[in-house]
Amino acid sequence: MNNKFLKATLAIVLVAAFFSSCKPKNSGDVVSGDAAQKAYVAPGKYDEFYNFVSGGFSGQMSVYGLPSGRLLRVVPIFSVDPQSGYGYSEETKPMLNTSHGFIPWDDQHHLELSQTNGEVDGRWIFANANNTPRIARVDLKTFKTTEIIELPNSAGNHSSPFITENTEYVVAGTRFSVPPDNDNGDVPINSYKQNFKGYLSFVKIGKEGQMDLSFQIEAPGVNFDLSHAGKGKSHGWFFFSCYNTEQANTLLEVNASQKDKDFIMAVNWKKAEEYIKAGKGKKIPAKYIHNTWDEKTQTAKSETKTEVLVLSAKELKDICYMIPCPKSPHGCDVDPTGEYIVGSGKLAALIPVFSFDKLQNAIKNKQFDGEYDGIPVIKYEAALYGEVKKPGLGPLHTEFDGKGNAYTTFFVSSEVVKWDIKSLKILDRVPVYYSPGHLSIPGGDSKKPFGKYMVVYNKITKDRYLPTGPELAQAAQIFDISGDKMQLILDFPTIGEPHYAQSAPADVIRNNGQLKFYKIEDNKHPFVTKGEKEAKVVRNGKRLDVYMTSIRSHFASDNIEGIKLGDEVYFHVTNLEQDWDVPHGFAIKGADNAELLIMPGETSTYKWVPKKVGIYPFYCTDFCSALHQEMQGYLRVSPAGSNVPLTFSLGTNLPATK
Ligand code: CUK
Ligand code: CUA
Repeated sequence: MNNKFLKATLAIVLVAAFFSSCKPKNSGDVVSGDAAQKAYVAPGKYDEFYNFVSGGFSGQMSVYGLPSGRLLRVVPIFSVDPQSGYGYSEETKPMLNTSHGFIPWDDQHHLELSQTNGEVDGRWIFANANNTPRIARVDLKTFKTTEIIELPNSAGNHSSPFITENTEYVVAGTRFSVPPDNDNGDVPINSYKQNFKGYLSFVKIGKEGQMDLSFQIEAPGVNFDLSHAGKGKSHGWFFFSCYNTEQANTLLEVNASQKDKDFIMAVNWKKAEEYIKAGKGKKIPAKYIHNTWDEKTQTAKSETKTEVLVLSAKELKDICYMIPCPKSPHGCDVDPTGEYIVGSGKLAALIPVFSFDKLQNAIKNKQFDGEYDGIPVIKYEAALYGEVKKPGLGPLHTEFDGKGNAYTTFFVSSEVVKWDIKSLKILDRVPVYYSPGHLSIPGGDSKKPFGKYMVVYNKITKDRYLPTGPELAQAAQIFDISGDKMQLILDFPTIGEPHYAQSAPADVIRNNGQLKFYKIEDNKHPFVTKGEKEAKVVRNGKRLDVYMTSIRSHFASDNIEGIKLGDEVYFHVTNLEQDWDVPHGFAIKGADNAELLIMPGETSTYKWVPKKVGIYPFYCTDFCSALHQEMQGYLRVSPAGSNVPLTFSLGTNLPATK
């Protein structure tokens, strides 16, 4: 039997184990003694932490309280959301524009809170879109998605949106290598090695959080999987795990599992910045869309960008280095000191821990093992601090508690293993239910973790909850990690499929100037209606603009006649309330739209093209007062040639017309 066949067979067996990972022993365990007490947050009391959880294929982000596991909110980011009207209102539609047009969905894997001096600062949270490559920024004063930037030359934006310690950059590495957008992409797929490239995007973050695609690095065509920035001593560096260094383009489960080691690519982004300043970047044409939300006009706009600055990793020999890492690495995590870089090979039986100091020495002393597609390869031992031996099966992700301990999830053996970073000794292991992906400790990838809780996000729940048909929920499990042993204190199902999560102390978010309502006097929306007296309907050819207000508990106007078939009607509804937590909703019978949910002081626009003659009721969808059920109105739609005059009113009956 040849070696290649053996390897392929082994890979298949391992991969099969990966996907049929079994129930851990003692899975019947009941939580111990004081667990319930530790997760108990009394009614009316606040949680200690906000927990922001990626929604995976839901495209959204969910927000929970820790340690109660209470769901506080689902924030729409990359998928339309009928509940809030996100992606349905005229104002929010541009947020989902891309160079492929309007995209109503994405797959959201990773979240990163903004940082100052390596600590979470509560200003923004960034999110990646995996399918149609984008990065979003959610403003944590409003919990609203306020910016989305598309990434050219990329496909499968997976190693994203990891962040530098002062929020200088958010990065994105392409999972699928592809021919650059501006090249002729009409090439044979098996020309992967010649024509496919891996692009890393560096998105610069401005003072107000604005994103700007500063530059890209063109790297070899492999699959970039995950990344983390250096911090402290390693600030200025980024580390990307990559697999498929075999550069296979078919049956990757076998063909991308051939080599014993793939790589972690270390990127000196400070050096890259210098090269950009020195004019070494090449401008190449690339079309991508940048969408921004304007708080003043409460409207999003889309801007088309047409070029990007690119540095070549091949030509500039001192910005990228490959560190060999066994085997098909997934997670790539940097400890709070910035010295240790942990690679988690999905198919490896150990966890390699690399030393930043050793890496620097290796570079200085040119301890290289040749090149990979023009990139220097560091000798494995030269960068290696040590290996955690026999940790478990299928390591995926590692977080840190700030007390010298690391916690790694094992997909195949369904457990979390706690180990000592310095001694590489295993300290504790607990089963989880079942097959964990990411785990998250508040601040666990920053310089200052709050090592009290750890949440593990599981892919499979099997018999954990009441069955709900063929599809079962994913799950989060909360552990108390304040003692020597990890203690399970709570588990609960999640929204979509959770991947990575981030947490911040409640006060960091709560006291960041949370907005309670929009001041009506600051509303600069072009179709705002600042008082009921200004409510009106304006006809311009076939376009009708309805300037409408809502306040407990009526709309102005609530009767409109003179709408004709063939008209396009825009309802610009301004919520006149100036109080916390009094949104009004808006919906029309038969409209091919979602509702609007309009916050106090906000104006939102609902587009309606009536298709049949008749009377159409509209109403408020959000229970806003004892007379919410009275909050309604009627629209009269007449035939195209009708001469019913355009009239609108509130509190008086319209004059009778035929
Ligand atoms: S990935 Cu999901 S378990 Cu997309 Cu960060 Cu590892
Ligand atoms: Cu307004 Cu219900």
